[in-house]
Amino acid sequence: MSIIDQLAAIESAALASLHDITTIDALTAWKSDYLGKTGLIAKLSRELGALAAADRPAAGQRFNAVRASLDGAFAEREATVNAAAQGHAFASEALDVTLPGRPLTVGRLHPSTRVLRMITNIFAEMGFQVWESPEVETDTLNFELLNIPADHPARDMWDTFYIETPPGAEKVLLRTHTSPGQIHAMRAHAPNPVRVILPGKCFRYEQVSTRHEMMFHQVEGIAVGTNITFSDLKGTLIGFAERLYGSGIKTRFRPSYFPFTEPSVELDVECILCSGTGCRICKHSGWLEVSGAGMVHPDVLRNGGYDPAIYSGFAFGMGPERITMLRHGIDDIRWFFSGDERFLQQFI
Ligand code: FA5
Repeated sequence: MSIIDQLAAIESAALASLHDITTIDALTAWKSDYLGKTGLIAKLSRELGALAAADRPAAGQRFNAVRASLDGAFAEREATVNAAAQGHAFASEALDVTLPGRPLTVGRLHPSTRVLRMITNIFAEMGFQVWESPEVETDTLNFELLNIPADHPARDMWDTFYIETPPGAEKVLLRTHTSPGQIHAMRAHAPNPVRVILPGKCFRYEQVSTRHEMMFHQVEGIAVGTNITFSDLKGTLIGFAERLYGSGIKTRFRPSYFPFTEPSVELDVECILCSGTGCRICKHSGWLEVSGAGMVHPDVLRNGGYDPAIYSGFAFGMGPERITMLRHGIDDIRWFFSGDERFLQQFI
């Protein structure tokens, strides 16, 4: 078969197969088979040199014409296939703008934040200012100035996270309670009267359990002035309990021990879940523990800058997570900071 005849055969085969092509991949393969560097047209063109000189011009022209015809047909088919692919994409990705939207998850306040705000509001109504004090403290502020020297057995009540410091430097720690705030507040006010609450995070190197977390909140309160008595402490905490749990709630003060208050007490309220008859939440005692408290120890008053012969004061410290657990019958404190939305969504 002459080269011209072979060219004609290739052209008609190429045009016929191009006609059936519907995908980009098949188009690419077709182009490489016929028009590529190693395609049929290029292969045949290498035989041009073997032709007699007189036949070459006509054959060359024919080559050019076939290549141009295939290029043109390819471009046309490519446009058709691309348009079809685009139409298909448009159809499959079409948006139904009449469908209802997906509801957004709305953020909400953490239950600890809610109770902290509730407690803060109650004390603000009673004339207490809200103060902040550092979460990282020195051993001196967290313990020593609160009447808890290094060898004091009461240190066992507060298992501590110490922060690494250079040898000989003062010991630094994550505060185990908000009580060092008492010293900060007194030193900022002395010898004027002070009446503040100090809400914030505390950290203890605790065995985590249903009632103990390593990180939790406390609300500290302190009032110092002249003629402040234990009756003021009682009146303040009973007033607080009535605002939090409703007027008429029964309260009681139990003797207790804290190195920085003397005398020291615990405030209990009647169990709100069983009305004092005894249940699982109050461990069948009928009472719920709400706050540690007491009259500020004379040494601590002195460390705060007040002369205990003239001034007196009371202090208290409570745990908002425990209060929230009791309010909502939550049986495990670990829910609070687990980040589980199923828990958090229950507090609107
Ligand atoms: C204190 O920390 C004292 N500083 C409180 C105080 C202040 C007494 C001022 C007198 C005057 P206590 O260790 O009992 O006391 O803690 C107080 C409250 O913090 C507890 O009643 C409890 O509600 C909460 N709490 C203590 N440890 C944890 C813990 N690991 N996880 C959750 N809450 C805790």
